Amino acid sequence: MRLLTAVLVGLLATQDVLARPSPDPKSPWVRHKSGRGKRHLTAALSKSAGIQRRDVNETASCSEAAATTIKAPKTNVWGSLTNDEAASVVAWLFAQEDLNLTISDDATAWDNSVLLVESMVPNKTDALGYIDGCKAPPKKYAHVVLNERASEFPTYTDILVGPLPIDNATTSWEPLTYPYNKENGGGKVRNIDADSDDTLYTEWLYVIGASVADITLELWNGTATGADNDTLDIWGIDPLWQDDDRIIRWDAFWNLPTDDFDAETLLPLGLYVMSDVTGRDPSKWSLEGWLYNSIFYNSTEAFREAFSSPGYLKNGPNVEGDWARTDQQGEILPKDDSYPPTTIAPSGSRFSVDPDQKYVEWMDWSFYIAFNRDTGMSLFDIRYKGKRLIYELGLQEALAHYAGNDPMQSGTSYLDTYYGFGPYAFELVSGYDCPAYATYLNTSFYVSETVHTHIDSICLFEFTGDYPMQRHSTGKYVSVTKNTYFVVRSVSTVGNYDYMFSYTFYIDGSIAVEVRASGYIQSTYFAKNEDYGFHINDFLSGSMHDHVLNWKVDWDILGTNNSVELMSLVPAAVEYPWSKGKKRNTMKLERSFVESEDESRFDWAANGATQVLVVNEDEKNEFGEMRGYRVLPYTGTVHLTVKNSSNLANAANWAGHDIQITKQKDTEPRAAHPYNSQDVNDPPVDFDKFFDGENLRKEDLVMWVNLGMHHVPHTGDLPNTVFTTAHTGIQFMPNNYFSMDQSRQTVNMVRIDYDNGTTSLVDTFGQKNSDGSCALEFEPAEPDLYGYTGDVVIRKFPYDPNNPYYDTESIV
Ligand SMILES: [Cu+2]
Repeated sequence: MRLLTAVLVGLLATQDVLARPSPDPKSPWVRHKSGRGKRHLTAALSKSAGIQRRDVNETASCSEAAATTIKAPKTNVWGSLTNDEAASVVAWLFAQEDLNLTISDDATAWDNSVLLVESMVPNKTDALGYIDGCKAPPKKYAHVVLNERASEFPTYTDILVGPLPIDNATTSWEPLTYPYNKENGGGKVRNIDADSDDTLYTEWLYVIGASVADITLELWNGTATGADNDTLDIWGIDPLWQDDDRIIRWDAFWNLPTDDFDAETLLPLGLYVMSDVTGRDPSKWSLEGWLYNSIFYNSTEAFREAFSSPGYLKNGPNVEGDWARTDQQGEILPKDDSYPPTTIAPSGSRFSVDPDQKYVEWMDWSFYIAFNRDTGMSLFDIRYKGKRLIYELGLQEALAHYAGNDPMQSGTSYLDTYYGFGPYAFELVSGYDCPAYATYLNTSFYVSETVHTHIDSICLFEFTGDYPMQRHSTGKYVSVTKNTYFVVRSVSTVGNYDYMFSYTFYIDGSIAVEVRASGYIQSTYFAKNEDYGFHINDFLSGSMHDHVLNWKVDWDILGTNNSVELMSLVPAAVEYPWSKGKKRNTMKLERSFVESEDESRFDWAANGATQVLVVNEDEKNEFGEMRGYRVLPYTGTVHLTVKNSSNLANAANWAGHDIQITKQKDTEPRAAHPYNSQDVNDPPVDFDKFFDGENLRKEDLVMWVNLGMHHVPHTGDLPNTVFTTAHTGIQFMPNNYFSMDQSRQTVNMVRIDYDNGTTSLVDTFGQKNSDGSCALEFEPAEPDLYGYTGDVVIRKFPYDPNNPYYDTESIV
């Protein structure tokens, strides 16, 4: 153990910009020499974490009007550790001799190091007394993950350190076990990647690459040997195969891009090698075989012999070209070099933020933002008109399950929280990722005894949709309401893929959760993959895969005693007192409750026939209906196609259904664990174990919903998948929760009365009366509403073209 407290604290303060999260990103860019992808976090990082680049409440230009600063009503108990807290925890950890820790920069594959220090999310039962009552905030603890590699049997180890602030008399550590359900796990899960940083490459994969250099030179004029002039790369499946107590890898050969574009996942070469890498001694690892053109060879010698035989089929390489580059190409579109329409916030921002507590208020909405390494941004205590609807709303895990004729694609089922959404929630691009007038928040994550800050990585903004919230016309008047909504957004680029997460709040009381995906697909070699994808480039197949992303929605509808009602539209043949003895073929409603966890895992019904309603049975509205919220698929909700995945075993049992409901338990805070991939048969969190028959009527309920996409990449995914259609979402809407639509409260509506070609009234209900709009020329952005006339009629018989008149006829 090397104990250097002062150095640690210093590292935390200076924020080493070259340190990187661990585990490594799945995209291999980190390993390559150019430094490309090692995001140069700029000198801005040397400022203290949490600094606001755009000070809230500054006197801003119209395009940069930040939110009003407010003070949150309560401390954000889900918030991050302060820099001082994190530093004190790290220093304390290094003082615990029993942990035998080595500073990350000095740690070898046979040392113990600290992977993560972040705040422990408090138990809901502890937090409610504070946020809803007058109890003190729950005691603060740090969640620490140790990478314990000083052993033949390395583990990732979750521990709890606290209470904070650190006090040598009272602070202690203990294994973190209660949120996990692995039998006798003790907070530990084996680490089957312990040697993947160095040994795997220097003593195994590059040695294998060198052993077939003659073949790779002949096929692709390149080598993968670890040399600086390599033009090939080797990497493979995730998770590793874990059957029969063996750890098996399949690795594929890839061409490297020839420039800075991150195109490597588009450059597979169709050669695969299988290894048994059980244990930590590379001398005991074994090469199990090769696959080329769907022919398996059980040794390098057998492969070389076949390769050297006359007439052996040798396919061509995938090589980077403009098809894999994202810069503008092709003829410029008509008038595309002039300005497209843009949006502005002429009165500045109309919302308020406590940037320290990450607390937000907009219109009748309020919530707190939390951020962690595994899942990035999540929202807590979401209230509408002062009443909490949702205690916690956040991503749990994202799965990308591939399939293919080859073992690389067949063996790939990324569980992305292993890499983490937090460390890759990069700075957003103003005017592109979010409107130019958005307000930004920073996020921080721990890595190698430092805290890194992604500047401007969460954006908050209002936007007025291109369709109104409401409208109605008659021949006498028209009424229309603007659809101005509020968005919280972050983007995480986990390796090759970019996930854009948007939470949208509307003035009718509804919420949308959306994910869009872009970035580079992981593709595969085209040979014999017809049943698994389209042939999309020279030797390229767009490898089919399912994206399934799980969200936790911890409902609190007018308290914590909630139920889920299912209301189905069913065809019916009904004889009525008035139907003269005949049955009428019609439809009706059937209602039932989800009674227990024995019946609480299901999919969206065909034809959208079943409404899923979260209700409070004891809180009825004035008409006797249960007040509640409806959960409805917005676009593209899916679950995993694969049944009993050979790759995943029990590691992603949350992915099999669209909707799953459990009773809220402090011992079941999250559907997954970042290291479920390390022991897929007996993972730290097996979601199936949540379902143990608990009653779900009038209980504190958690709904686990899956969003996703069945993605069969086509030529339009080159060079990058596009956000337009790689889009999935879910909505929550008030269902008998209020007596009427709440959007009537906005003044951003108009009623225009007109008759006979004359507009007699344009009522804008007092909108735009407040001061504070910045100097801006509204013409022609602001239309003249007195120009609204209704239909023009020209009499055709007798024909009278010179006397048009105004007459608008409606059904009522
Ligand atoms: Cu995809």
